[in-house]
Amino acid sequence: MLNLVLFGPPGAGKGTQADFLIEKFKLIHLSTGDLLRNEIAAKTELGIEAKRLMDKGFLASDSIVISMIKSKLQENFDANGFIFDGFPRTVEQATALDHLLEEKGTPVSGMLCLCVEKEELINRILHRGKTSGRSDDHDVSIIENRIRIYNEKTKPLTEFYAAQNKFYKIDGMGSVEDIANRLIETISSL
Ligand code: B4P
Repeated sequence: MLNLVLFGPPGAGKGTQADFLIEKFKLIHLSTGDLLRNEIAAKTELGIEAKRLMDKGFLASDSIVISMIKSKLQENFDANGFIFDGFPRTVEQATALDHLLEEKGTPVSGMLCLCVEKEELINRILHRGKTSGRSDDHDVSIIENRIRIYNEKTKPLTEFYAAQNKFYKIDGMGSVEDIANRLIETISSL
């Protein structure tokens, strides 16, 4: 099985690139951002709680996100593999993912980290905000908070995966197609 963690700051292009990779490698796409937005749209208790945090640029709670991923892994027991997009975002989530995959007898194959300059991240998210309807895509101070939280809580995961020899840095600047080709080259060598 091929289990990829697609990693990077907000707006790095994780969701954009996941669309290419699921097609190319026939993987199941698990985006915790999308799963949370589905809960928000359905106005579930979990969604209402997550919206309160996401609107300000904070992370949803580990327990909510981990239980969502757990049930998706159970639903897709016969998959070729998974792309984890936007998950894990904390050391707690990464540890939980290792345990969940251990139970399935299939580890994380690699963590692909998209590197993009801060100014470009903000421009991409503001641009998306014109059409996304996402309340966390409009305000520069909220976007900067998301980047700050990424640097504090999520970026340390690069060390977590480097310690397992699973960390791959990918240049996330340039055209969507060029970035997809860089990712495909790295994944093909795993
Ligand atoms: P996500 O949904 O994961 O959103 P993201 O980080 O903004 O997006 P991504 O990197 O996928 O960017 P995209 O491809 O869309 O998270 C949203 C929120 O949900 C988080 O802030 C958090 O609150 C919560 N959450 C999610 N997962 C969580 C977890 N595990 N734990 C706790 N909380 C969690 O690209 C952005 C834009 O750039 C798009 O408009 C795209 O078209 C454009 N773009 C992409 N590539 C480009 C390129 N090469 N050139 C120009 N533009 C490009």
